[in-house]
Amino acid sequence: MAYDSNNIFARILRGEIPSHKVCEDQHTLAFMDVMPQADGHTLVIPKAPAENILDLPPDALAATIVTTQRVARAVKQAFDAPGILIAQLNGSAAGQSVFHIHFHVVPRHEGLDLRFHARDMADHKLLAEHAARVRAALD
Ligand code: DGP
Repeated sequence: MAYDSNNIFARILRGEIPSHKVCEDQHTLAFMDVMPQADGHTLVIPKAPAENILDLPPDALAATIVTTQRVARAVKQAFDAPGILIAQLNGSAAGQSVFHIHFHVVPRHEGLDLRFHARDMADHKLLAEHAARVRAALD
């Protein structure tokens, strides 16, 4: 399938729709997931247009995983999380619903189940507060 440049994350990258940003550099952007599976659920994307990990050039993939590690450290600290889940889905058969490659960074706590994937919208004020917490914890 060809990359659809009107997918929601491409539109976020172009600033056409808002997001609660955590960090941005030349190659990557991180922002809060609007349907978080846990408080602090953050997404990391490359700026390069690629649908999934199979299509992303190695340099862009390297930049994205480095940002993912940086964000994961910040999310862990900001949400006092003993565990961090990092997930990356490729193709609708794998559960991918937005076709611009992204890494999910999700804080995990013992005994706290994940909420459903891509289902319930979070309150925007809360997402803004969570983004600020993660930003404050970035190195
Ligand atoms: P996946 O199913 O792996 O493609 O995950 C897509 C994620 O994107 C899912 O957790 C929900 C989230 N999401 C969907 N639409 C938006 C949006 O408009 N803004 C943000 N920030 N996240 C979105």
